[in-house]
Amino acid sequence: MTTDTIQSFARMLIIEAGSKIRASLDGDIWISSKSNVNDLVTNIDQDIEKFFIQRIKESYPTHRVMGEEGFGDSVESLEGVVWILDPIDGTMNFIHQKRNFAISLGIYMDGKPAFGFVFDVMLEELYEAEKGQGAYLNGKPIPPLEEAHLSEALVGMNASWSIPNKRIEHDGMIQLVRDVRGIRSYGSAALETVYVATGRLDAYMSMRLNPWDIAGGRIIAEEVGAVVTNLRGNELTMVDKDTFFIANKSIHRQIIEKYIRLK
Ligand code: 2AM
Ligand code: CA
Ligand code: CA
Ligand code: CA
Repeated sequence: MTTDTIQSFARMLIIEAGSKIRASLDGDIWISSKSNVNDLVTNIDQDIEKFFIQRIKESYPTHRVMGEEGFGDSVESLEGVVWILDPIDGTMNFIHQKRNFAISLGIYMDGKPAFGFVFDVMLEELYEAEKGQGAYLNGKPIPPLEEAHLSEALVGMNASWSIPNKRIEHDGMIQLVRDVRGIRSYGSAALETVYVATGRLDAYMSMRLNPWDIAGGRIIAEEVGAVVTNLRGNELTMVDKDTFFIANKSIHRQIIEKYIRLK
């Protein structure tokens, strides 16, 4: 079992899954809700997760899979090889827009990041990295991030965090909205994470993400010098739900210290 085989196997599965998702848009899609009426899931999310799990277990029976839709293993720590998968990140976009969603996959070996993938399914853009080997977009190297300045920064976040809410003091967020060049909300944590890797965004934050939302993208973004933590500036466990903050290295600490006050 060479790591090169795992990487090319994962890449092949993602391309195949992407074709299945695009084909599914011509058929019936069943939508239901999970924790609340806006927390949506479709039969395609579930089928794609099952597709990955079946193929991974056939080829690598000892590997474990942590997937959003719950068909994989219940993973409480990261020993061995763990595939952290979100079959569709941005399900609401998948349903409403039929674009702006991604397959998100991170492969961790004994807790350490090994491979990251984020596939923009409709644009057929595959963001990919092997830890320590640089990041690529459709096979082309993604250059290291250049210095960013807060006053010229584009920051990804949901509007709900700059109005009164139970998780973060919104006056700090209002000041951040005023001080940066612009705010963007794309509705896919995986895509927003790789947008920081390509400089399309300079930072992205969320009050509540699961490991599968960001397991792949953070490996890609860290390869080009982005800094990834939770919103308190601490390292992520990649096992538990947490806040999330990724930014260009030159503004990461500045944003946390000046604007972020979690409740
Ligand atoms: P999903 O589409 O896979 O559910 C949207 O702002 C981003 O947050 C998406 O990456 C989305 O992933 C994720 N997300 C949506 N609902 C969530 C929830 N209830 N808890 C955590 N993350 C969520
Ligand atoms: Ca979901
Ligand atoms: Ca997700
Ligand atoms: Ca999902």
